[in-house]
Amino acid sequence: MLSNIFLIKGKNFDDLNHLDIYSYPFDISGKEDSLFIKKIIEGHEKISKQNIENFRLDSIKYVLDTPISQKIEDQNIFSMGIDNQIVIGLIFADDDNPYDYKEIFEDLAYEMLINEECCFFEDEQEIENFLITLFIDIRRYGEEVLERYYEIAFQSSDIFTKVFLFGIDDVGKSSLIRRLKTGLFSENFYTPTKKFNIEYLQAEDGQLAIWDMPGNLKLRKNWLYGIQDTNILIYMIDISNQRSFKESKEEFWKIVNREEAKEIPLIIIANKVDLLNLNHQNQNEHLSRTKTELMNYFEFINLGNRPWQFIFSSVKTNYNLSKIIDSIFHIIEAK
Ligand SMILES: Nc1nc2c(ncn2[C@@H]2O[C@H](COP(=O)(O)OP(=O)(O)OP(=O)(O)O)[C@@H](O)[C@H]2O)c(=O)[nH]1
Ligand SMILES: [Mg+2]
Repeated sequence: MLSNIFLIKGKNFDDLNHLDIYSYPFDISGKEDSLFIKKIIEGHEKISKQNIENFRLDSIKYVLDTPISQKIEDQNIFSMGIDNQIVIGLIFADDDNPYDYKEIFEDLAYEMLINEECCFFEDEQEIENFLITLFIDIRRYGEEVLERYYEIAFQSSDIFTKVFLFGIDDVGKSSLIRRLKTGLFSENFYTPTKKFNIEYLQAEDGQLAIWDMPGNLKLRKNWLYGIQDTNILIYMIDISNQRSFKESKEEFWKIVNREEAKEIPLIIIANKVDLLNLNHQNQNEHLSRTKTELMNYFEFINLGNRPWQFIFSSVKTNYNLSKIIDSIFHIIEAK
């Protein structure tokens, strides 16, 4: 578990006496052994060894180095340089793997540095707020995602069915889960998923652990962290957004063709059917035509022997949502 966060700031990292050191929740600057700080800095080859006067305070385009991992005095340190003039670091408990935190550390730091209330690292209060916020978010990620992940990964799958819900951004994955859990839906509820959400759902036929993946292009690599030991894959498409089909098709096959996903049952959900403006009279005809078009375009025919099913849905109007839940259990049972 993350135990501490620190920030070292200076214009010349060779001169330890002139470094500003902040940390939370406990103080590391009071360490008698300045070697500790020195070693952290030495790990960052690029950190400025000379006096640089023009720290880019007016710029919001910070350059963040890739975090490096070091073991110093029995402490597990993971630190990252910013603009050659700042080092932010995390201190972990012994049994943590800092690389589990690499993405969240980079993403959150980056996010906090480019948003409008970006930290300029001038004011002590501002730096402390920055550190506390980062600490709380990273620690929460450790507790809620990583620890639950390990917990879940090692539990027997008899207890619940693990559902891997994926699809490109904006198709309605998180809205589906929210609808199933709370009954709520809102057009304005658009909060792109950042890491992944794990939601538990008690259905009539059993308990589901649904792993809701982020669709954001940059975060799709996280899908590979969520796919292990999945009982069923659910792929979601936004049928109202044809321009995204090419991208969606590529992402679909990238995952479905992976060794981890081999033979795992699959449900394909074509969501946002409400936006098709179906005319009551020829609704079925229209849907069956759309289905054939999607089958051809996505080449679902190549899915081979794995059990799979195609379902139209609308999270907005509740169309076919209970069918999705029933199908999850049926398709797994039938396997
Ligand atoms: N009309 C309509 N809009 C929907 C439907 N389902 C979701 N939406 C809207 O689509 C938008 C995106 O929904 P999200 O659930 O956040 O999408 P997501 O797939 O989780 O997106 P990422 O987390 O970025 O991958 C929201 O504005 C939803 O209100 C639907 O069935 N019909
Ligand atoms: Mg989402």
